[in-house]
Amino acid sequence: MKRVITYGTFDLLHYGHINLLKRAKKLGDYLVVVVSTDEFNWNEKNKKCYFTYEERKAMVEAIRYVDLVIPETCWDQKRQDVVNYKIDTFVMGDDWKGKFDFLSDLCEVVYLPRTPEISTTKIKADLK
Ligand code: C2G
Repeated sequence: MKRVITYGTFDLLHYGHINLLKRAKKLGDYLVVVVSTDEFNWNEKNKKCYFTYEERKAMVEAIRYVDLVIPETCWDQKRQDVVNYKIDTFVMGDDWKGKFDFLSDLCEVVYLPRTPEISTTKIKADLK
């Protein structure tokens, strides 16, 4: 049973997120998705989410590729998460390329190409 983990905000969920989760799941059998809480987003990422953590969690849980959703409350919980959830593969979009290589003593670290033409920022701008 290969266990995969990935992190994100997943606000205004779109097909770029789904593409990432689909490819992440293909790397194993069980996918843990760590969704940033509202406090973490506001304090650490300066992101004001449109949907609350509970709403974003429910939407991510509804995705067929996702097996478990847990909260992301701080930047440095990743090592503990990898250990606690017995993770084999850590996956992020390549906008994060290199940022999590420090985990490679614990698990495989994989950066997948982002879906280029879509982003929450673009959605908000287009809707304006
Ligand atoms: N993503 C993608 N293609 C897009 C947009 C996003 O592949 N067009 C990927 C990102 O690379 C990331 C995941 O989808 O791997 C979630 O994206 P965000 O919700 O923007 O997550 P982010 O704010 O980068 O938070 O500790 C890590 C952070 O929680 C990551």
